[in-house]
Amino acid sequence: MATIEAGKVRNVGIVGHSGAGKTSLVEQILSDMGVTSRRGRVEDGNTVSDFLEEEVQHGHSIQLSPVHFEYNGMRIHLIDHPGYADFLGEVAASAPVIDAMVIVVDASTGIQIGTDNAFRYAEKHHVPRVFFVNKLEREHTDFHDTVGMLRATYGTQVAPLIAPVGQAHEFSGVVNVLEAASLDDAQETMKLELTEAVAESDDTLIEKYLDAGELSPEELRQGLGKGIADGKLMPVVAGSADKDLGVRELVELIATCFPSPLDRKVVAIGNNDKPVEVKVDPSGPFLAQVFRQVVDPFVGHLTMFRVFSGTLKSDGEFYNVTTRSKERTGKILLLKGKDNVQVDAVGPGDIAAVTKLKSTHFNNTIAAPGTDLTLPPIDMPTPLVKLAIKPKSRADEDKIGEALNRLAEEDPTFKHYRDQDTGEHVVRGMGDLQLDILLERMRNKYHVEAETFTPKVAYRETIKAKAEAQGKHKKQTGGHGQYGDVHLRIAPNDRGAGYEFIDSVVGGVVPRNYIPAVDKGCQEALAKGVISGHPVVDIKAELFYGSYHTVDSSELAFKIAASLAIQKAFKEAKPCILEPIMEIAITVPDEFMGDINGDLNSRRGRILGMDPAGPGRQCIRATVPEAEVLRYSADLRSMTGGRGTYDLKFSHYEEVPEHIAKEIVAAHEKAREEGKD
Ligand SMILES: Nc1nc2c(ncn2[C@@H]2O[C@H](COP(=O)(O)OP(=O)(O)O)[C@@H](O)[C@H]2O)c(=O)[nH]1
Ligand SMILES: [Mg+2]
Repeated sequence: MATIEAGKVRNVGIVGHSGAGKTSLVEQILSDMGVTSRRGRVEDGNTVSDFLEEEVQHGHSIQLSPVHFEYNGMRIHLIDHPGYADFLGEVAASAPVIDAMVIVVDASTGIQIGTDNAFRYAEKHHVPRVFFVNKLEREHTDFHDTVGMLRATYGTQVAPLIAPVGQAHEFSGVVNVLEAASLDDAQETMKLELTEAVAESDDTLIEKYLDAGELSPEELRQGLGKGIADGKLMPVVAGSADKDLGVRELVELIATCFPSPLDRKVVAIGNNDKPVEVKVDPSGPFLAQVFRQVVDPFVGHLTMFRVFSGTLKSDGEFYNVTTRSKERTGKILLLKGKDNVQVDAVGPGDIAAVTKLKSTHFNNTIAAPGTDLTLPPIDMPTPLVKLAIKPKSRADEDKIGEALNRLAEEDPTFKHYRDQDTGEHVVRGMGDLQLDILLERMRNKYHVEAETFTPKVAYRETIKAKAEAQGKHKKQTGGHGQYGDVHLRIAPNDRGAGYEFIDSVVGGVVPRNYIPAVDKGCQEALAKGVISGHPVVDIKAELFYGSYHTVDSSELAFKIAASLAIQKAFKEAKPCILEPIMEIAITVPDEFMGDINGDLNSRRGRILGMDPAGPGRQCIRATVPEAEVLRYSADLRSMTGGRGTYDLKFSHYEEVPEHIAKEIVAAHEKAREEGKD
């Protein structure tokens, strides 16, 4: 297959709430276009874009999935996306590399959180968009109502273009309100709404429209394409993926009115972070961005990218600008679920994959050798939900690190690491559903099983007063005895200053060569914690007196003496427990403000402020102990029906209230008695 003229390439993201019918729509398009001989069904687990084992099992998409087809001499790439908020990272990863979005709306439910999320990503990346109102053959659906809702929420730039003929079970066809010869009253109203929206999207058109009271068919047609490309017009298509209605019209709209890769302004980052506008040209230097890596047990690594300029040929090599290394281009594939198609070359606008790359990863810029431009990095949401994870068996233990690395390569919103403070292996993601499915994938794909737990909080111990104590280690056992004797003074250190050791011994009462052992003995005791099993921080320890024995003293004896002294002093110095305090920013629709504030109070939160966050939404900023928000993702979802989002970052450590400190100490003592600690 030869490359295609850049002006004839389209690439379009299919987005929207889970269950709206995105995967079914893609399936119907592929069937209408003759790509598949039989239309698959989500229920039967045989669609082109939901081909992963877990997608088939769960009956919904979990990964972005590009497919392509030819239409009237054009090449159209579609990227199907999951709709659940847990998989929003998939939309984040592809939004910067697609040229337009089709937001699928379920006519029987109207606007949902997934609709809003998709819309926000489109806006953030200035991606032109149209709406596809799906399931219009269902009872109690009404295209006019759904469009009204969309216009009320997203503005009058939203206007109906493809209108239904008949409603609900009588829905039998569609008409293009700009092109149909005769329209009924409802369709005439839609045509008027659309004409006004087209006029308003362009200064010259609005003047003409105000003067003449109408626009010519030619002006409308051109204005439509320009309005969509500028993001100032969002036409609505009525349809049903099940009944194959509005589907061909959508494809025709994509082909004739959606922007081509040549319309895209590509700005890369040059030397000294200077923005450089890149000319989109198939014969210019190759420039592309990696937005996904798939590790396939059979095919190996599959690296997906979007070409912004130039052409990549399969028999050459390319330069990875991000890692500054050259790689050989393996096979180039155009994607289509399980059935990818090998090609010799790809050009601007193409979404494609290369196989068997070793050192090219998500977010790398790949380019012609000699290029010194990088594409702006894809900004991913921060994974806020964390779980502690433990391999089930010895065999699992050996393989888990590698398996988790592979999963993280594929999904940039998934992280895993060993927590320095708690010693636990922690996984992080966007939500419980995503983490559950990733662990399921780990089991299916890498045969590694693991259990998960609520992660421990990284408490710390410190003191609030000064104290001093003696520690003496003396043993007389036959031949050589052991003797060490130290006197320590301890005092609180500044928050964050850590541990400090002061040697103020005079007259050699503790010989020089034993002093490092005293320091070490203190540090080891503090690292284990004195009252609750959590490490001690922000403390000064001063060695000011002691005694020794010429024969029996040793480094070990002084280490033990120091450990005894510091633990004794610690208990006298008003010990307390510190906990991590997080800064949280919660964005919710206005009506949830009261509930969220009240809930934060019950979690020992402290409100810092509230700011408007777009129409009808507020952002609440607060500090809250980490221990109180370990399950916040799920809690916020149930409080707001999925309409809230939040951001969380570590702020500082603070003293735990006494009653909670007591619980922590008691739990530690119980664990110690049971031999678990
Ligand atoms: N009645 C009806 N059901 C549909 C239509 N399109 C999709 N569905 C069903 O809606 C459910 C979700 O569809 P799916 O394509 O997985 O939605 P996605 O999550 O947006 O990809 C499935 O049961 C589909 O069969 C439609 O046009 N009409
Ligand atoms: Mg789907």
